[in-house]
Amino acid sequence: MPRAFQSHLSRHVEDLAGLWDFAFLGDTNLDSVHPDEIKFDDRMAVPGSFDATPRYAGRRGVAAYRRRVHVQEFGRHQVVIDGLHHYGRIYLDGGHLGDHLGGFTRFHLDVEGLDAGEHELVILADNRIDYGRCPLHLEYFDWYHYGGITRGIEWHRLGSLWIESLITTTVDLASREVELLIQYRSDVTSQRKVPLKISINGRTLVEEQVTIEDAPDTIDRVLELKDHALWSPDQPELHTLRVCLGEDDMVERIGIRTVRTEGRSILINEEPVTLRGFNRHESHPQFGHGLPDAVLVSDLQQIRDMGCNFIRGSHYPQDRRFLDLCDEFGILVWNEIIGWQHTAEHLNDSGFIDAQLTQANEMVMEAINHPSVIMWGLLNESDSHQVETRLGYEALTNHLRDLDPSRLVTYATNKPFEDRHLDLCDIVSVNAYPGWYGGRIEDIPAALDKIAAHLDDSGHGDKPLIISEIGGGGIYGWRDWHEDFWTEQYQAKLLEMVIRHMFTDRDCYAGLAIWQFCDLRTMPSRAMGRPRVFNNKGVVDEYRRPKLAYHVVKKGFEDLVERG
Ligand code: ADA
Repeated sequence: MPRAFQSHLSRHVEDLAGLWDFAFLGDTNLDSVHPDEIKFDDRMAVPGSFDATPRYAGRRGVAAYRRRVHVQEFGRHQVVIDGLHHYGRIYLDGGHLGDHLGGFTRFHLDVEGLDAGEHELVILADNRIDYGRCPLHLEYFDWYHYGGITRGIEWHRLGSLWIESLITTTVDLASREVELLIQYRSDVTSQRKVPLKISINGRTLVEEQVTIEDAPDTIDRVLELKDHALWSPDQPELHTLRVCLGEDDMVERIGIRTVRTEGRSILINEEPVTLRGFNRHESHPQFGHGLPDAVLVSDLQQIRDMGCNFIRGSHYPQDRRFLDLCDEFGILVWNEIIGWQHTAEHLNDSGFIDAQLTQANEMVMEAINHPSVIMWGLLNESDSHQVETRLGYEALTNHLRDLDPSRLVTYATNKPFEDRHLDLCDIVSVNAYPGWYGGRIEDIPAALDKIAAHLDDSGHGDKPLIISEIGGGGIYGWRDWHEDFWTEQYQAKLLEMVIRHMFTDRDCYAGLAIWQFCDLRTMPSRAMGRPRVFNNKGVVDEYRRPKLAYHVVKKGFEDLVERG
């Protein structure tokens, strides 16, 4: 059973999830680790986060995972890892296959000419913070960086010709035309003809012989799906695409939809949509970043129950399984490269930019066929008010547009009055915390109106404006007659004011992402501003138990939907 929808029917794929041999090697030099000398004295769940388990809670260092894989026939194979946190080193039979920088994204490593028989896979997951080696996960970020093989891992057997990826783009709504790019690779250099078959929902659309020559290469087809339903938040119709090329195949689920902006509106299939939802971290005290399917299901049940149609995946690329569920339930998604309050120093460091560009490649390639994803984000609350960061912002926003011209690009600014790079965005997204970081609840309307007025006056009034973060803390279970900061009552009243003002008093906003869906552990260095060393601004706590604010948001979004 594939872990997420993208899958294969004829390619041999083995899911390597389960209990692996485990050893925690501590604060050791990664280069001094020899896989065949590791004494594996424990067991660990994959996927999962080793440092979310009691024995390794809070530990930072090198974690070693081991399991055996059975190879049935000689040939090329791939180990495909959906998330390795957050600096990974992979060995096969003691030989170094490769390293990977950063968690939250899928990557694969090739193994050429592997003999049939038993082989040993050893994976080192290093959760230490080290800017020089991995500038993507930094200690000052406001969330706990868990470590481990967090999202799952597969073993693929390939032939001499294989499909690397399928990229689909809706090019015309009326004719339901979808462009399909089939990126393939081959071990064979001689030119030859192989069968190509493309089907949608089991019905064959294309069946032909194609000439394969010097790979890697791309086959480009335009599919006319005129009698196929569109994907939209209200009617999230999905279609199963299967491509067979030679002896290989790949299955993707796709949605026929377009997204663009027109003035202040965001248009899905040419219909304006108002985004209403949350920022959501992929975190849980018992599972770290390695959320089991059950938590994903529970999260989406609650997100839908509150009447949301939007999730900002804060602040890193989202799990394919979560995107599958958002595709099915019509939840629109902002998917972003990892980032948090970066400075000009980071943005002028080629190592930082390279790591960001690589993660952008991985994020886009992994999410490109999910109709729920409508925008790419980057550099959360970074120094976009400085001239010195312009080149970095341009490099990353241009790269995202080059990778995928079909979606919108934005970044969340917390400096709306001084921001210098908003011209690079399709949507203006503002993080603001009136009533929490400054002022009281009654100050929220004026504060938001001042931001909207400034953006109008500074020439950004011709783009959709969303409030991409706003909220306040509420400690689960803390209710008090004073109803002051950190009480559930204060948090509920704050969000009630936000929703009422944004969507009743004013109509200048294209959307809202409340900060945040669930509480989550943060880094120890933030303890003084974070009771329990948790970010407590969730409308549910870290175990997804609802606070008073949950019911206020549910009522507010339901009223919004009823008003139309
Ligand atoms: C910022 C940041 C969030 C979180 C939030 C808060 O807006 O983008 O990740 O840290 O503040 O809780 O203060």
